[in-house]
Amino acid sequence: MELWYTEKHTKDAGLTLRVKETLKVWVSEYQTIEVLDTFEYGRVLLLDGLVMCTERDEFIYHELLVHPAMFLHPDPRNVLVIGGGDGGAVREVLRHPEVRSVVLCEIDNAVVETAREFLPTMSSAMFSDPRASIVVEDGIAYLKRNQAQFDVIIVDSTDPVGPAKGLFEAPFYELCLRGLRQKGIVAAQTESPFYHLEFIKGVKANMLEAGFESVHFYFAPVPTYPSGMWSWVVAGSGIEPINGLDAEAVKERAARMELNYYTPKMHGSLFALPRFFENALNQ
Ligand code: AG3
Repeated sequence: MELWYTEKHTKDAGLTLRVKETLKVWVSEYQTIEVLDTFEYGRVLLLDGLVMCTERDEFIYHELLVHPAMFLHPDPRNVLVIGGGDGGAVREVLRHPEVRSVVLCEIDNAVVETAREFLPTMSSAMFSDPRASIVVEDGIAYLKRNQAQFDVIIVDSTDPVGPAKGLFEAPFYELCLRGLRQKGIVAAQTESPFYHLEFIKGVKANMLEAGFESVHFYFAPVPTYPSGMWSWVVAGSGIEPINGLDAEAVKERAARMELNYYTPKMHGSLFALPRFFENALNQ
């Protein structure tokens, strides 16, 4: 008998994966956490039935969530990751030798524990590197207490439903802005440009309303996410993601890291958007 898992992305389309085995089901205080082993994508982490990451394609998502912001900052020492309990984003942050500390602020410790047991390729760095620490708390509450501390804040959230909804709204972005030091940069995942353009326009408006001067979206393929086309944003003051980059410095920094997707050469082209996406943002 064949076992298949399907996530519906719209009423009429979705992703379907043949499952080897269900490794874990955990109903936590916040959500249902599942880990499936699949034939094509390896282990898959689901939160409330939505694919958060798969062993096979998570490198694309996590590298692109983290590195554009990290390289746009000349000297990122203190970093905060909100959400991201699987540890993939923290692992990417820790590749940067400039980093002195990275705090993972995750609301659900059950995600962290599940990742510790079942997703070591993502989580092991956050448990073994002394620069990393884990705070189990709501990101909004944490930022209210921690101001002007971070060079980079990375928002690794789930879809904008339930507790994650607030992480896409202006009051949260205001807290991010206050959490940053001079020249600080926020990076966040912003859903599919193919399915969620109106939502992405709302994110832009909310970031500008919160006081960010520069808000730049970029995109790449993530095969297991809705539509296979995903987007992220970097926001700060006076950041020029294409022309403002010290290309030589980035090349040197990146050469020392083991990356599998991001290259300094692609940095500028990430921000060159397809017409439908660019038009929507400029409306
Ligand atoms: N965060 C973005 C996942 C969104 C995917 N949405 C979906 N499958 N409907 C992933 C967190 C990984 N650290």
